[in-house]
Amino acid sequence: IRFLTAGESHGPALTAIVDGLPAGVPVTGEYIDVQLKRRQGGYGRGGRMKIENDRAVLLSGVRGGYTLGSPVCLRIENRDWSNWQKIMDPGPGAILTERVVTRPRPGHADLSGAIKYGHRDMRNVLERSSARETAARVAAGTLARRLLEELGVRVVGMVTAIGKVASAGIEATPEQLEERVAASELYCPDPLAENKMMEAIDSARESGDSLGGVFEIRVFGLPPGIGGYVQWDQRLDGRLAGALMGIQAIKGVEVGLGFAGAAMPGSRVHDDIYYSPEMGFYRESNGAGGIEGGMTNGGTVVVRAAMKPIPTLYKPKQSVDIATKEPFTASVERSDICAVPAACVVGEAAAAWELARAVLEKFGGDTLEEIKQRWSLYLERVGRF
Ligand code: EPS
Repeated sequence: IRFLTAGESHGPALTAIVDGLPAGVPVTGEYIDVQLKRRQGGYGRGGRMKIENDRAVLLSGVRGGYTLGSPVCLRIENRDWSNWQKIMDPGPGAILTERVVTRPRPGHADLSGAIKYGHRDMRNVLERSSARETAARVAAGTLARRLLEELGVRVVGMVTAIGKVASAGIEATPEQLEERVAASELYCPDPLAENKMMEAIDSARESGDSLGGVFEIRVFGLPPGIGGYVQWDQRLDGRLAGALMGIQAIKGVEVGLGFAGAAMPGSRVHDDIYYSPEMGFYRESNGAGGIEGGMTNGGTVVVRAAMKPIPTLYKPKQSVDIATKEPFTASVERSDICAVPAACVVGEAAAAWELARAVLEKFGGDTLEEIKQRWSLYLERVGRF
């Protein structure tokens, strides 16, 4: 499966084409909209999300609520387009002399993107580099999530740190986690930490600053053997890391114990193997984050991603005007104070996408029914091992 997205942040719409989904996957626009709404939410979001009301309009590849096997095309309208129509007009009548951006924001794509494409107006860069694009990515990833759900695989994301405030480690079933995340404005299942995180966001807002953080994705219900150890590009940990690093503002990814494991002796890092006739092979710890040798090991897959603070600051950093080469403070664009909860929803979609890709490589077929048959045959074989 593959997908591409298109669309400028203040253009008419975002679109995605998702190709290679099997036939027979139950899908509705409403199902996708639930995730789009979650992506728009989270404490710390800015003014743009008050304008938008993201909805996925399915244009192809789905009929009567089921995928057909043909490419799925979907569109998410930008409501803000009505305020930008003259400036962002694709036609020759566009006003190119207003809202020109010449003072690059440190940490954003502005300067390198302008140099790369030869743009003197960095609006031509920021319109596409903006994390607005992730709405289309969430829509595409949600199709993959729907497919995984049919196989009993659940993807749950949660915010585990905002700035210096970190949540306590949480052991819970997927249902409990989903419930606690849904009840939190920050998608953080630890209410004590959540309060402190909100305070941190409030004080960043007051001082014209922004905050990053960490989110964690847990994937339940994968059998051992998804991904592979035979070639580097089959390794699931590498693929998940790539998918998560591909999200705007993500600067680091870890699997299981991750960086903490590097400071611990092997005797404390690796998960002892046990066997019982009822449970088959099992572990009592999960330092590996559910991945050994680039493959799932049957445990919960646990990956975390670190998001840098948003580079658009209301108290802007030092920059240089690319027209005059004079020192100036960077442009101030409307922005979020903290978008880690939104990034967490994008992370769920990105992880779901990469996992569905790996699952289809192993069990792939043209119909969901075929895939389910292969999946259950394999589960039987795993059970007998
Ligand atoms: C975003 C929409 C954008 C930003 C944000 C993400 O809208 P606007 O630029 O019109 O305010 O709010 O993007 C950034 C913070 C960024 O640095 O690119 C969205 O839909 O998530």
